Amino acid sequence: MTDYKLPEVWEAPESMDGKWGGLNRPTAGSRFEQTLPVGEKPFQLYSLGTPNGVKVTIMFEELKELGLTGADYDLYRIAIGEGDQFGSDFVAINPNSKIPALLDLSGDKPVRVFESAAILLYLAEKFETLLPSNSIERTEVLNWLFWQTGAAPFLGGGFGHFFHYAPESIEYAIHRFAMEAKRQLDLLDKELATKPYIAGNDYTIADIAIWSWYGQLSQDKLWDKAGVFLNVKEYPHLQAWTEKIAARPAVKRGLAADYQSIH
Ligand SMILES: N[C@@H](CCC(=O)N[C@@H](CS)C(=O)NCC(=O)O)C(=O)O
Repeated sequence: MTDYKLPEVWEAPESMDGKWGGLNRPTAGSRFEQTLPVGEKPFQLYSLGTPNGVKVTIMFEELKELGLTGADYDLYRIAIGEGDQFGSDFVAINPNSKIPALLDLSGDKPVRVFESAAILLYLAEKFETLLPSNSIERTEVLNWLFWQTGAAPFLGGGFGHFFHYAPESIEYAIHRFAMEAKRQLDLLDKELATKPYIAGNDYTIADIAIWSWYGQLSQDKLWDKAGVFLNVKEYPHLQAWTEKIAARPAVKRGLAADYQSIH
C-alpha cells in the first residue's frame, strides 16, 4: 500500500522512476528537430525490433518470400529508449510518436502509415495477399486483427509493465493484469484448438499481429521469465501454433532484420 492521496486535479510529477518514466510527458508533438534518412527502396520503415515492430518486418519478409519484388524496404532504427520517436520528421509520419511508422514512396505522392495493424492491412491490400478477399473470411481476419490491437495494451502496457518495468512490485496491479493476460492466453488456446490459424485455415495478417506478442510470450521471449510466471506451457494449442509460425523462414528473417542508424 502506498500513502499516495488522490488530488482533485492530477499534475505531472517532476520526475518518474522506472525505465520509461523519464521519457513520458503529458503532451504530444515533436520535441526537437530531426531529419530522418530516406533510402532508394519503395518503402521506408522507421521502427525497432519490439513486438509491434517485428510485425512489419515479418510482413515485408513474407511478401518477399512470395516473390513480390515491389515489397522492398529500407529499415531504420528508432531508439525509443533514447527518444528518437519525438524527433520532428518521425512525428510528421506518426503524430502519436510510437514505432512502427512507414512511408510508402512507390506512388505519385508519399503515403504515411502508422499503427502496426494499419500497416499490415495497408500492405495486405496493396499486395493482395495474407487477407482473404471473401467478405466473411476477411471479416474474421479483421476481428482478430482488431482484437490484437485492443488486447495487447493489457498485456504490454499492463502486465509487462508492472511485472518487468515498474520500479516496485505492486500486488494489485500484477494480479489485475496477470488475470487478463491469462484470460487472453486461454482464449487463444481454445480458439487454436479448433483451427490451424487464428482466423481459419490460412495464415494471415492476424497471425502475424498476434504471434508477435502472444507467440513470443509463449516462447518466453518477451520479458525475463514472464512465460514461466504466466505458465505458458499449459496452452498446448497456442504452443503448437507458436512453433509452426516461428519455423517460417520469413518470420526468422523478420526477427533478425538489420536496422540502419538514423544518425
Ligand atoms: N498501437 C500501436 C502501439 C505502438 C507502440 O506502443 N510502440 C511502442 C514500442 S512497441 C513505442 O513506440 N513506444 C515508445 C513510447 O511509448 O514512447 C501500434 O500497434 O503500432
